[in-house]
Amino acid sequence: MSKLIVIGHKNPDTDSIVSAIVAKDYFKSAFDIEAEARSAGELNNETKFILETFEVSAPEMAGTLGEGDKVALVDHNDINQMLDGSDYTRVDYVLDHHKLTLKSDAPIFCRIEPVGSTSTLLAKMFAEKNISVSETDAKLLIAGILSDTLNLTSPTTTDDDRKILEELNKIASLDIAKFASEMFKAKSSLEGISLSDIITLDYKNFEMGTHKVGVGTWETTHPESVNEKKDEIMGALSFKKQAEDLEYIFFMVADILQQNSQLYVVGEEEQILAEKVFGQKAEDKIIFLPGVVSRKKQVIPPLTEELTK
Ligand SMILES: [Mn+2]
Repeated sequence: MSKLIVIGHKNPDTDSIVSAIVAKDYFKSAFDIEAEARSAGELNNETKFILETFEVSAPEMAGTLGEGDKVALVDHNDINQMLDGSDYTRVDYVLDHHKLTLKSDAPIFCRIEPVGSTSTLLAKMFAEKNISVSETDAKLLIAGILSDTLNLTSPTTTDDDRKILEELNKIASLDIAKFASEMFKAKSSLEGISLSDIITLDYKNFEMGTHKVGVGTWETTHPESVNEKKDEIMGALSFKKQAEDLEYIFFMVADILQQNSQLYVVGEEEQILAEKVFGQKAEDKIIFLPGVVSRKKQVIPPLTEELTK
């Protein structure tokens, strides 16, 4: 029997994992569709912490899809972020909060809203169908919202996120401040994290006009622990830039407590571009970006604007 495989993006973050798990329950209750959550890569330390805390097992790794398997994409719709080897021909559903880049040959069920997380969108979908959310799913969705919006502080945060978080916590009864800080502590942990993990765990390639640009992010409460490895990280970035034939590669270390970022500029091209776009001078190959924590809202749009001029 073919199944509906619910899957988030490569280099999965918390939102993409928890929304796959919860969407599977949504498909069952709303449409009586048997679905299975899968993961498109290794889980990060934050997601591991969350699943352990709520005693939820991690989705199986995606592997290869079966002959007739259909796919529901959560938390992405860009082919660059899809599981390697998959394409749009199998996609029947998209639930997302990123800009639309999807192309489909046939009509599909597609819902994209400018909210802070896919978890927020899913909670809205349960509410619209008057389906109650289980306590475990409520906890998972809360984790997805807190992770993507950095506990409602990121500029990507919307009123829907605030409202939905409050509604979900009537079911989950979590101490939100305490839980968020535990999550962020787990996220900042470099335990078991290799150098290549640091640059690839939250990394995406973007097409900006005719330019191919890679941007990695590391969200942390302790930027110093990452900066200590700056030289090695720069080396690994240069290597990745060549290996993936990128024109530019950037890496941002986002301090989620102080709400700022350090943007690593590997080469001269990156430095010239970033100094122009962000209006700040690089010092020792790092550009300090006060108030910047969101790649999606504060880094990608100005870079894209400049590169598509
Ligand atoms: Mn997300």
